Amino acid sequence: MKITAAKVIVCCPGRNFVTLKIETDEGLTGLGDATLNGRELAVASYLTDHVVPCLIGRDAHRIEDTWHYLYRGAYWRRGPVTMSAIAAVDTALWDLKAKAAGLPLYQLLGGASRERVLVYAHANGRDIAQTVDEVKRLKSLGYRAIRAQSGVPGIGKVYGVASGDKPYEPADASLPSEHDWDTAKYLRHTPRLFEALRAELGDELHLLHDVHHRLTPIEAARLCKDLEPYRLFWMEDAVPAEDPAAFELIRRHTTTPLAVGEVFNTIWDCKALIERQLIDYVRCTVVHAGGITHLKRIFDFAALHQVRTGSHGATDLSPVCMGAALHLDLAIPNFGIQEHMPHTAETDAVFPHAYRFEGGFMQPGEAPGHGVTIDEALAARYPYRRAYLPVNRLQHDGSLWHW
Ligand code: KDG
Ligand code: MG
Repeated sequence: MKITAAKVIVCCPGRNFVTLKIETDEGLTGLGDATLNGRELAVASYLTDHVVPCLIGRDAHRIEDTWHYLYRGAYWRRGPVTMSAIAAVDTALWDLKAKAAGLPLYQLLGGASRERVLVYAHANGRDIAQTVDEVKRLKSLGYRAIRAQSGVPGIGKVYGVASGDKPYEPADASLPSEHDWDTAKYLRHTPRLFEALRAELGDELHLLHDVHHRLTPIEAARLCKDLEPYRLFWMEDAVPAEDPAAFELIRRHTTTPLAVGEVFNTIWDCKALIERQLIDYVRCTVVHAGGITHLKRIFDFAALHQVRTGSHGATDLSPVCMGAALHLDLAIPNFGIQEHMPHTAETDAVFPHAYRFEGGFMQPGEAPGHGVTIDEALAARYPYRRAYLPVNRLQHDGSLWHW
């Protein structure tokens, strides 16, 4: 099966997505997600200008070889742009291989290790009461695991909290919007949120929280200790992700499970964290960590060290990524949980898909391949719109902080 053409489709059905479509001489096509929130066109150009010319004429079945051809062949390894581009090619090739076999992708990854994929939802509110109500609403939809984020008194805009009635979407402006931050206010408020949640919802529900990289190691240790009575499923991105020593410090002080990895691109970003058992969940995704081939390598390595998976699944990862992720989730032995932030109706219409939500779990579906397609005519009606993630500044002196 020879690759005859490949093209990059950029569309914005409510938010931007970059999709790679590979065509073959057997008439089959494969899709890969290449979306990198706020830097979409860099990946689109990397693919169109530098990768697509190398793909034409290659054997579409040689997935591993193509991965190394693009990774080693570039000489300049790693980084989110390179790895998202490689991921798109890799995902499209797995889609093709599974379609050629007439099988859903999970069958090629070893078959199902479980019957369904546990997912967690996002609850947020401007204050504790509103967040508690939202958690109750999501629980009534069947979710067994819910991430809770709340507005903090005295802070203008907090990560994960929607303004107005619209679902939360961080890439909210055509130039980066400015948020403000005060760690002390956040550290006082967050234990109250989880105290209220446990009081109202009891012990059964899995509760998660995302700090979004904003604390120092000792602040994170304090928060994790303060939250121990509420038995979190995980504390995510407690500190900036790039420093394994920070996680060592947190670990010394607390038994709250730790999750990190949505900003990682390769196994090298998380190797030390995993082999030293400094985290409990690794959150790398298909799109930003080099595709199915590389993500499976990371997950298999994690399995050796009792680290489970919890792949990133925010709305800035397209349905193509979600479809591929669910097949991997179903197949791997050390799956933990999958993030699920539903896409808008416009996005779902552009990307018809076989996966579905069923009472707190998801199923990738039985369609050959990863089960996600693209309606190109509809996609063309939603041209790219520049959109940035916010930046964050400390309230007391305006210095730039982690967003
Ligand atoms: O583009 C950035 C988002 O993907 C990120 O802010 C979402 O932290 C996130 C999460 O856990 O979903
Ligand atoms: Mg996160």
